[in-house]
Amino acid sequence: MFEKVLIANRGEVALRIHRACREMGIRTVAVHSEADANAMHVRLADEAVCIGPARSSESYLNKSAIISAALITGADAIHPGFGFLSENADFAEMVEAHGITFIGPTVEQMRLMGDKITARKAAEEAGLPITPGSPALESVEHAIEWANKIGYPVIVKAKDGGGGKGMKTAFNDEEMAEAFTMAKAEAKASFPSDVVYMEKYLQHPRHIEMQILADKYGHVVHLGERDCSIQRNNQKVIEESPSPALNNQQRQEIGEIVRKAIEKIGYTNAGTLEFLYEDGKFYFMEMNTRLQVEHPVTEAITGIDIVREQIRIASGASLGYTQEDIQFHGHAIECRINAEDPETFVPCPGKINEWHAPGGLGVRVDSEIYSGYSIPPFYDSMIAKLIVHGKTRNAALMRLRRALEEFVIDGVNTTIPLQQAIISQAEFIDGQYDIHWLEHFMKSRKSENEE
Ligand code: MV4
Repeated sequence: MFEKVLIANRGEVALRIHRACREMGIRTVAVHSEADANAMHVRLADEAVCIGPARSSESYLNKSAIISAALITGADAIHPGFGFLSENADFAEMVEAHGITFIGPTVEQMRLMGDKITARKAAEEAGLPITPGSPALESVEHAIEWANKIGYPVIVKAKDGGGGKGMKTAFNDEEMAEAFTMAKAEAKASFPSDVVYMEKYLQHPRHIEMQILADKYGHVVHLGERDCSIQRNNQKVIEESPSPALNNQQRQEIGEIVRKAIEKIGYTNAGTLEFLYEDGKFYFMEMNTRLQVEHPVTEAITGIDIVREQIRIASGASLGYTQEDIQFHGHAIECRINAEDPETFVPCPGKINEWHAPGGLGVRVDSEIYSGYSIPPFYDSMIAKLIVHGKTRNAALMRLRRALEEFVIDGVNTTIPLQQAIISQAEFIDGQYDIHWLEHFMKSRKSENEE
């Protein structure tokens, strides 16, 4: 097992990783920007290294500064968390080249899944259902030809895309010409490659993702799904497991398909397969090769510490259990609490005058915040995750309502009022929502307020 792990991240996930290491008897090294010297995980870590100025590009994205920090402190592994360098194969390659273990999959697996075209191909060959799609598109004419082969509506995506950037829908030949040109231009501006391709566009899907764990000896388990359809501008707002849309048989079926596919691909460590789900069918979208923000809902219903498992797997340990050993208990819901205006989502950094997090049975709060802490304006606005667990979805919902009410965050605006409004809606209570539901709900609320 590792003796010392460097945590190449900030915020609540840095603290989350520190906690897992601590419970395993592993010493931790925090790295931080000049703006984060007072962060909780920096205080708690055994050692801390300042790696640069506030701007992420000069600190948390500074590969050589992070690797130097690991070499100087003698860390034998690096956990990248999520965001920042967590899915950067070049970084993982550099880390390994210095004799340090990257806690994640292999460089090759990261490259395979980082490219949407090769990921789709690998997924299809491994038996996963995918949306009908095209190869890389060469020209407008080529795009129109493929759109007619697939049938409208279609969606053009960048092969290196992410966060919804470089995605354009088209419902006919005329729109296709513009979608191709715009998607390509956006990809060129935002990603290493401007290569785009297309898929059949699903108009009312849910976003359902499957969590897997795989060790280096071919053992693979799935930990069920998470429904992440409650989102806005590609930012998830509420996640839950199990999905209200699936029954046990559907979960077992897709779980077994996913497990076999991961075995076939030979993927290792923790990963998430994102699917669109519409009319009872799953369509693979992409695979995330990192720990995810919403991993605690899966931890709540399975009792498995996913970060601990990531570290064990990376160190060469065997999973030590099989699919039959995994049991699902109850229902968990997570709210991502952001320091933002709840209507406009404009970030609201500033000083936290008073902080009181809810507690009690079935309540977990992952956060780095403490009373008197100042949220720096340079980074993501997520300041806490509230995760509740109950025997049934209704019990979890009642508990969530209670916990949101208990939360005291004085000094900045947060998304809590929006989340309170969402969970009191009949459609949410009935589990009747798709990926567009939140945007529609917010629009209708806004026009009501204007009347
Ligand atoms: C789609 C889709 C419909 N059909 N692909 C958005 C983020 C990116 N990872 C993929 N996305 C989508 N791909 C096909 N073939 C709809 C979306 C989409 C979406 C997906 C998941 C969660 C929220 C979303 C919001 C808008 C669009």
